[in-house]
Amino acid sequence: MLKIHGVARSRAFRCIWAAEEAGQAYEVVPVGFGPGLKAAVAGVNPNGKIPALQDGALTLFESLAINLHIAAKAGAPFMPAGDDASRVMQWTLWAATEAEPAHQQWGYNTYLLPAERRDAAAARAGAEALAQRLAVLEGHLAAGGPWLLGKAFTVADVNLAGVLYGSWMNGFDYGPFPRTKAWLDACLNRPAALAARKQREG
Ligand SMILES: N[C@@H](CCC(=O)N[C@@H](CS)C(=O)NCC(=O)O)C(=O)O
Repeated sequence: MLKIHGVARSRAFRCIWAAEEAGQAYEVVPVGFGPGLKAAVAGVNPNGKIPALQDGALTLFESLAINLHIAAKAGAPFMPAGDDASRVMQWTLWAATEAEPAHQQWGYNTYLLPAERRDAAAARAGAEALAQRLAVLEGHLAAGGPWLLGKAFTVADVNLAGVLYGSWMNGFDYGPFPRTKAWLDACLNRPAALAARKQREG
């Protein structure tokens, strides 16, 4: 049984979604935000953050790495082999290093921070940076699809859509990116995503 430490209202959402897609039994060990978070995860994540995963003797941190592990247990098509495995890594690293920093800059300054701590200029810069990345994604989806790797839905879709979920939920302007919007709609309305969203959105 996978043990996912965290709460659905954190990046643990992505891991819950991946476990649902993979059909892997899991339990959520509830660790919420607040002053006790670091102490509560001290044994499973030296970064003092959520999520963390325990799978037997294996302990992992980093939400997208956790998802790659969950997908590897399920095998193809969720975690394909060969060149497609490399494409999964490409989109996963792109999600973490290109999409997420821009997404977070926009998100913190539009809906995550208390209103008095939001910086409108930082929000605009984050939105511009995110739009640059989404233009790349839009071009990729125009050339193929319906999923990131083509015909098969893979963990790459969960990892990138999981990163973009907050902007999709919180009013980012996807108007200039209709293919990306359609792809996000399809990802986030899959039965496994809905099961995870139910835990998060209640
Ligand atoms: N890159 C990490 C980021 C983990 C992270 O920042 N988690 C947040 C919750 S979504 C957290 O634990 N924040 C509490 C803190 O930083 O004290 C991952 O993807 O797992």
